[in-house]
Amino acid sequence: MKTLVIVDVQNDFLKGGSLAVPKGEKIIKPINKIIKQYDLVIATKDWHPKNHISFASNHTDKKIGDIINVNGLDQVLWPDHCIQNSFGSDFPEQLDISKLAKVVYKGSDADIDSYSGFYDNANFRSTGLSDYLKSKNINKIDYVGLATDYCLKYTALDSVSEGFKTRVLINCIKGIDEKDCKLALNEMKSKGVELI
Ligand code: VGL
Ligand code: ZN
Repeated sequence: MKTLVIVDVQNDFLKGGSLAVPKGEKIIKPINKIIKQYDLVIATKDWHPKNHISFASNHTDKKIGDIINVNGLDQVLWPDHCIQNSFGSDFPEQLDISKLAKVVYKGSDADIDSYSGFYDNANFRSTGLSDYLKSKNINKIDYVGLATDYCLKYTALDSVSEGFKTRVLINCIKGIDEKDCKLALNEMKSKGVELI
């Protein structure tokens, strides 16, 4: 079954959103176009409670972009984004969601961030995505979405670790920082992700 996972294509990561990825909106049309080639389409949603640890607003004397240490892990502080059941966490109106079989929610625990669609950043709590795919005997997955240097990267790397043949469609991804995106693409490639 030809399977596509769309990572975090949500209003807050698009133009006008609180954590807009530069040119993020440019991937919507190409994604809508390729969706038709897939038998199974899944989307992840960044899905934070208001008191989420990754929001700079929840820390005194900290600002957006600062890095704090949470239980030994570096945590970048972000603007408030993708708050559960808010417009910012919705899919953009232009995205074709008619074929979505499942939405996977991540980042819903207040005290830990989750860049990957498979596991939280401590690799502790699973989202259920891996079991879901394995229960359908899927072994090969394509990925598109946002952001190349964060959630898309960590999702693709976990996909490889979970044993899936993993491809990223590079004309359907955008990232936050140009240099970090280059590093992310190199890291994905070196760890077994096929970039097409
Ligand atoms: C993301 C930063 C914070 C992403 C999510 O989807 O790449 N980035 N939360
Ligand atoms: Zn987030």
